[in-house]
Amino acid sequence: MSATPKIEPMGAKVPEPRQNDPDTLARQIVEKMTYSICKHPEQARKYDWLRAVTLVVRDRIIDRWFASTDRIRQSKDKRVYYLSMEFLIGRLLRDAINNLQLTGAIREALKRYNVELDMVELLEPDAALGNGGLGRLAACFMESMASTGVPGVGYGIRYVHGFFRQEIAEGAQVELPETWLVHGNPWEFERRDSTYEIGFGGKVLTQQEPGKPPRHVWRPAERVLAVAYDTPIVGWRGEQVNTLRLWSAQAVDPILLDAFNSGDHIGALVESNKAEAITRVLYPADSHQAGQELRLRQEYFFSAASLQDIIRRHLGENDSLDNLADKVAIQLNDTHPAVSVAELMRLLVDVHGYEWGKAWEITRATFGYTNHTLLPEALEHWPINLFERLLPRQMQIIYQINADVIREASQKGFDGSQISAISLIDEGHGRRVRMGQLAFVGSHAVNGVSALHTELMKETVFRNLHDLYRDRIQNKTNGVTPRRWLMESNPGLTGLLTEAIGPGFLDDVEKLRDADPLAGDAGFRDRFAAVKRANKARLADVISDRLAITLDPDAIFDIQVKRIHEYKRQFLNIIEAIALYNQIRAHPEKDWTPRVKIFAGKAAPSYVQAKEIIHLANDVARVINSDPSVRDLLKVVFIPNYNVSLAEIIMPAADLSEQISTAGLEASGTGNMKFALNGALTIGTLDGANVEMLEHVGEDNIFIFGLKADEVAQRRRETHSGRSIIERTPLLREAVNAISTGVFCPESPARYHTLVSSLYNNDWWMICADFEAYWETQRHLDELFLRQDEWQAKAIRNTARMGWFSSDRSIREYATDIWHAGPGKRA
Ligand code: GPW
Repeated sequence: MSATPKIEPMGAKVPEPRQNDPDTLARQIVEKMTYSICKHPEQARKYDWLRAVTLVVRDRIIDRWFASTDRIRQSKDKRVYYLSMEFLIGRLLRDAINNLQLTGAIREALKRYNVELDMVELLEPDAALGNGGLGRLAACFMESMASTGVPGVGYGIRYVHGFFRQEIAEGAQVELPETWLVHGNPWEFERRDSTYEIGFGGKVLTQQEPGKPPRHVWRPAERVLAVAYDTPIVGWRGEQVNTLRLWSAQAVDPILLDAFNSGDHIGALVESNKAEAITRVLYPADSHQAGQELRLRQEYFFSAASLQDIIRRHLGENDSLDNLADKVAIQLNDTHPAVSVAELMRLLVDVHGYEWGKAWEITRATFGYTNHTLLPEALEHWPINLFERLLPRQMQIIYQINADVIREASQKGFDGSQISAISLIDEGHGRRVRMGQLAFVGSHAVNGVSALHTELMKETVFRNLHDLYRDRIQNKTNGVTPRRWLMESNPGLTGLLTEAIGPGFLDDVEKLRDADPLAGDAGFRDRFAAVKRANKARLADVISDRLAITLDPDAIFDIQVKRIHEYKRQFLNIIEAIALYNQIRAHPEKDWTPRVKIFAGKAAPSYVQAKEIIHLANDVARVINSDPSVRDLLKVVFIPNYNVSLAEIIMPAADLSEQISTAGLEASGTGNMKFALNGALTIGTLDGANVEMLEHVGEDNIFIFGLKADEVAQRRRETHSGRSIIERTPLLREAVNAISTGVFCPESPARYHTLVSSLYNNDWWMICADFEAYWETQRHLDELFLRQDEWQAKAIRNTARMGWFSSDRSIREYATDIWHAGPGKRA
């Protein structure tokens, strides 16, 4: 056999092999339509145009993808692997076109065929492989890693059904399956050559040779295949293209032919159904531990596949795993991939023959762990018997890690209660593995996602581990990508800013600061207000189309969009709407500022209270919107099926952003950043990243109210009722009474009994405690809105001062302080 000839890929060596003028693009689009889609352009339907444009853009990405991959391989730079159960990426076409700076040329090319680029972009389904903030953060981080030149790979799960589609039927949430893959997915490439076996169950054999430590071999009872699917992630200006690698589960034997041939047609497919179930659906629980076996299978499945892939790549380029931590940084996005700590230990010790202590050193130096919540109901812990049955060897390893950690703590003089807080095993609740403790001890760096959250982490969940490992916890405040959340979603504002301060902020968003003095320029304020008004009109059109509700774009657009959760307090916002409704009716003569309260968000299907809050928002909307006595002074809207694409229309259209979580409970928030970057004023508590937003925009430009985190903790210890507050606060009392007497649901007056009793009985979320401060702040904002000059000046200062909240800044901090990778950190 002759040696393999060296074949150059088509675009890899040429930095700009393709022409990007409208003529070339137009020709190539028709070429794709003809030879890849096999349609005559005259017969093309709109989805064919989407596909043709995507393929033309994709070719340009592939050139750059090859070049990036080659460059990274040759440089031998340290790679960063971001392990996340969720990547809430949304649509990719606009992102790709924007980052390759092809928007104008493609728009022009399509015009020649009478096709609108905006129409085409809207046809793309959202990749909704995530629940909310955590998944969207992972998507912003992927884009920022590519944009800042960090050689990063994202690892996750290729769910066949992403986050459910929400419909509202008679006011209540209905969940429907989401089917983003039905028309195929032109962005992904199946990689059959990156397929790994993943085991479950079975037993552990121990081999003892004289004079040597015992050797453990795991013999799983079940095996499934993990098949890789790669999606390119294009950075700003297309300079780097990184990879998002998602795993899909398949049976080792697609069909049991013996069973089939003997007539058992269903039984023949049982194995493949069971395997494929692992990556079939995204769990819709947000900030809540799912607790089922399938979830643990998902977690182990993608962790184990990713580690095998990382190790194979490393050993292809290095002689051994000795230098793994010098070449590889693995970030655990919350505890969902935390089983990776035990799995890497297993691979190092059982498979690659490392001595335990050396393996532990490598493991800890390789992992970093990001914590995203302090809520007890969200902290993952698995029953020991389930863990042991599914992952027997990993369970043994966890016991051994735990013994080491406990020995270390005892030597340092920790007492019994401190040790039980540190222990990886919770002995109190039927014996469980605590994934937070596992991730913590297995990582060299542990970070929170805002300054306040990080401090609270040190004082609460990880108090004792923080005492044991003083230097391990650090803060990395979240950020959002300004490409998607300013340039692409708000072209009007981007154009205005480019004219006013030049295009420098496109490359370095902190340059938005240059717009700060323009807050004092009346002409600029007017133009800024005009952009906002156009964005509000665009949202009003969407609402009119979907819900047949007419909105006045000159009213305050007061918006709360996020997952529905008690701690996020949509309920407080609804109660305020009811109180305002009552006041407008009681005092029609007053000069009320017209207001539209907009809500959107999904509730976990099993979260009863959250679903009641959605129902209440819809009931209240129906009554208020059909009451002629409030005229157009107050409208309430619940927009169904909140997702990334809807957020892209909503964020630029807000005057007022609601960030009103009970203080101490929202780890960071990222919607707060998107709104403020687009010139909304924030009404919020001193919680999560709101605290740092206050520092950046200044106290005159943000509206903070309510109890602080320590006051909440104090009050929770002392008070167990909202009753006295309700009784002495007429506005609150009347609003609550209206709910409990069925004003908004005459057909079923007792509907909100539980929701209302929760206020009287314990007010756990401090809705009663914070109501008055919230109401006063809202009325102050009403007045401010009438002074448009002042309002717009504050809005401009928000945009100008939010540059720090770019995910580029977050990623640079991770790269420098945790990963020791990326530009400037060449290994
Ligand atoms: F519970 N977050 C989320 F910490 O969206 F795992 N889903 C989740 O399951 C969790 C957290 C988890 C959010 C936080 O609630 C939010 O405050 C934060 O901004 C976001 O993660 C990104 O850090």
